[in-house]
Amino acid sequence: GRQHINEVYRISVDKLYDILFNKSQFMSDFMEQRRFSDVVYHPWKKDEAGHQTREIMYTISLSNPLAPKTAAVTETQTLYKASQESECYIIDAEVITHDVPYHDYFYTLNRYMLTRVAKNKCRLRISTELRFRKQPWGLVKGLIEKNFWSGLEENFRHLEMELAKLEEVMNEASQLS
Ligand code: YK8
Repeated sequence: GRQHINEVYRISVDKLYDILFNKSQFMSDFMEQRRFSDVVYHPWKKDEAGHQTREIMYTISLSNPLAPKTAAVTETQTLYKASQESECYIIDAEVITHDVPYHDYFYTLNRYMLTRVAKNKCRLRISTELRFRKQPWGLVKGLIEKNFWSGLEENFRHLEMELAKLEEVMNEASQLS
């Protein structure tokens, strides 16, 4: 995979998990800025292996000239049972972007790892794999790869910026109290 974020934040691991994976003000602001709409969260469920999974559906707006203006997305998240409160959280998110050209050829696997560094510090790592369901013709493969990585990098650059701002605001607030 390709790594987008590998950063230590002055935020506890539980708090960052909460911000990124529960319905937080931060995530709803982020989604609004990115013009995500019609967000539907399904509840977490335990699977046979003891991991937890859930589905999130939303519509994204795209500025890629080769893609339509909007696309429906299905994101299936797995919270691995190896995760431990106050220590680490490992989440895989399989993202299917319907409606984009060649959508039946590929999907996205994003891995989020949150680990405790200290009581009020954690490391966040996010990496991505581009997975193919069927082998595309060489030119098509190149086209998918190029558009895939540019779109993803844009998204995670934005997330990294917003997280840096959040860290600032949270630490200013804690110094006042
Ligand atoms: C999630 C991966 C590919 C897709 C896009 C496909 C273009 C195809 C063009 C043809 C538009 C938020 C992306 C980036 C849309 C956004 C998806 C996001 C960022 C000509 C080949 C949505 C993480 C995520 C995963 C996959 C991303 C899509 O949290 O290029």
